[in-house]
Amino acid sequence: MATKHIAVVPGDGIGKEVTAVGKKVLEKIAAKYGHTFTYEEALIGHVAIEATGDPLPADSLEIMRNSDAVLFGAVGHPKYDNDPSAKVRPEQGLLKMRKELGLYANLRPIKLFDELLDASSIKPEILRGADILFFRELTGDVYFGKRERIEDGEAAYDTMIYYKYEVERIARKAFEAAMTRGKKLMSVDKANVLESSRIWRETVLEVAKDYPEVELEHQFVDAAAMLLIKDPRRFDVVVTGNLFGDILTDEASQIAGSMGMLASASVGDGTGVYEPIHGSAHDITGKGLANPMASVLSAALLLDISFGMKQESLDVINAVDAVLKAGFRTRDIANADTPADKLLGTDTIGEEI
Ligand code: GGG
Repeated sequence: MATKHIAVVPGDGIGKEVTAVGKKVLEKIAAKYGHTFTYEEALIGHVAIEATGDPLPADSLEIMRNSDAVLFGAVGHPKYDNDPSAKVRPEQGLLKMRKELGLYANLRPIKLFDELLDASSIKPEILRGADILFFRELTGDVYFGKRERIEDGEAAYDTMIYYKYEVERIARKAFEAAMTRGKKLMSVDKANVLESSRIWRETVLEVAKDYPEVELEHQFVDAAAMLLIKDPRRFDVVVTGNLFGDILTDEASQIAGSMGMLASASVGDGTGVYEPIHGSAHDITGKGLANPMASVLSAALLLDISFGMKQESLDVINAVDAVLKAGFRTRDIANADTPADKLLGTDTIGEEI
């Protein structure tokens, strides 16, 4: 029996609805196993800007730092879509949180539940058995390089920069994971064009010397994007930079059937942050349509990685599996054959789980 303190940071849009379900699942687990989980809410993103003018207020960061783990939702707001020059943006809160907590490794498991083979637009015979673990580097790359408007606002640049130590630490995490899985690692870069990718590849090759049992493959990001759809079973553990990882994992969500199924864990030096890979989805906010499974599966990662509660984590994954096996679906993973009484909303499928 353990006592743990969890920061709950729903953020914007559907973040609030799905995180409430993730939290309920944690409460259920605590009750089942006799753990004591305490919770403290914090603001981030657009809601934080509205309340304080700051996308990541200092007291939110303090709450996260003083917690054993963070259950996070999403950030974003459509008002910024038509105001690309806005100086203060919700996403700045997300990036600052990652940097301040030293969360350099973003684990994104692409797990396909058998029951969702037909939810993807990829053919089942190509998909069956696909199981990928992405390591997206999270505190470097073009997201954190120098950026500027120049020439009287007529041009702009973003700097894609990687330091060797940044590549080394994420590569090591990916090699370690490969050792516990199929001993296969794919490193994705654009080393035929980009200097930052050449330092990436050079460093991955150096780290590889410490893991002679792992079969290392390099792919250019364009080829990797194609192979993900053509032959997803060829992938096992993948390590890549911040931008490439952001794009490739959204693409890979189609292997799992929906963005609403993909969980993530951000780990590194400080408190681990667990969040769905999806954004705030304002088009469905407040309608009770969002799929909470990515948040629930993020809670499973939290239990496993931050609390070392393997069985509790497995219970959560099995609960999601059982609900899918029973035929329950949210709109994003339903099809024409889903009976009306099995088509559930955010809270009702949460209750089933
Ligand atoms: N839960 C993920 C989320 O809020 N995504 C919105 C976003 O701005 N993502 C950019 C990123 O993950 O780097």
